[in-house]
Amino acid sequence: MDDLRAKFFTLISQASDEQSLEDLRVQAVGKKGEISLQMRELGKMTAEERQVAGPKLNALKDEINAALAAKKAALSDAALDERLRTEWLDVTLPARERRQGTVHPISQVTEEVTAIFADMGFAVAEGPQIESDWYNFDALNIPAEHPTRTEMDTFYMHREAGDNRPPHVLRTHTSPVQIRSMEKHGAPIRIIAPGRVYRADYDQTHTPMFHQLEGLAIDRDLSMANLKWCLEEFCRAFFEVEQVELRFRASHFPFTEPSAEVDLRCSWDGGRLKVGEGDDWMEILGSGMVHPKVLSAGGIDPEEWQGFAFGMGIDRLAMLKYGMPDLRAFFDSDLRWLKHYGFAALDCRHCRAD
Ligand code: 2U9
Repeated sequence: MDDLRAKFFTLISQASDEQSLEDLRVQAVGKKGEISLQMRELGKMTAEERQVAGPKLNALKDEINAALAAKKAALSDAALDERLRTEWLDVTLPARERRQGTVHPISQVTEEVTAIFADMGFAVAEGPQIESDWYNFDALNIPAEHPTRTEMDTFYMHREAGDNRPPHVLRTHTSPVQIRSMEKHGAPIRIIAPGRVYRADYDQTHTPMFHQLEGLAIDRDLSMANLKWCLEEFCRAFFEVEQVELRFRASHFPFTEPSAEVDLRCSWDGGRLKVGEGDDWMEILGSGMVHPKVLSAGGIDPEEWQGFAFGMGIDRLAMLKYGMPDLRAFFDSDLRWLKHYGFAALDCRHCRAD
């Protein structure tokens, strides 16, 4: 028994992992282990011999089990120490620098404006950027001789010589999206259409591609009063001020009647825009009641339904809100500009799921 004890104590002390320890357990105290074999020998002994050998064998079995348990605990402590040594984290390290990519101000402002109108129950509608002249002009009551139809203002797609069908255009506004939505869903309807539009114009305040957001609400009894509330609510939320004051100036658009350009009370003290106070007025959007002919073009009966529409330039809104002086920088892809004016992902201040 002393030999057995010495043998297993040596083997246990030499075990280097849990598996070899388990093998040793089976070899020593398992059903067919060496101690169990010795136990079986007890039957062949005399009663006196058994009285001496039995308790000794049981004590040896206990000793070996205790040694196995102690070694197992030691091995698991050593494994934990090893993990703690290798899997460490220096919490005093400075935060990782912001990654290079940022959200472009136009994407940011589109998200902000969309979230504000979504809160008022407007759904987002989208449509093609290459449009037929019917959707882009005729359906919107823009007459054949209207100046915006000239090649000075509109990009026309190519037609093969001899093909006399009217050429498609790069949409000059997002309004065709609303015509398509009216056709598809009918009235009542409440949608906004954000997206890229194209006009042949390039100077400090115009780029040949820019971004618009238009809105359309049609119901049985909507009026200019509903339009005014919506736009005030939008300005309050977008410019993040308690109070705003809007001024409606009579204007003319072919697709609305009456039409109004909308100015926002503001001040430019020290070159910084302050909304809701001061003696200046800043034009921010156009609007009006949808022209009956436009309702008819969208398949909606103007005797039964009426509605309001509005349109704004997203790029201009972005410049105003975030103080970016030059529109052309929006499209230069200058990484320094994008780093400076870009937004962190998920920084959506008007989103409920911010
Ligand atoms: C439908 C009916 C009516 C959209 C409107 C304006 C007035 C407007 C300009 C603002 C600055 C264009 O981005 S901008 O250059 N837009 O003044 N837009 S009402 O009216 C619609 C649209 C669709 C079916």
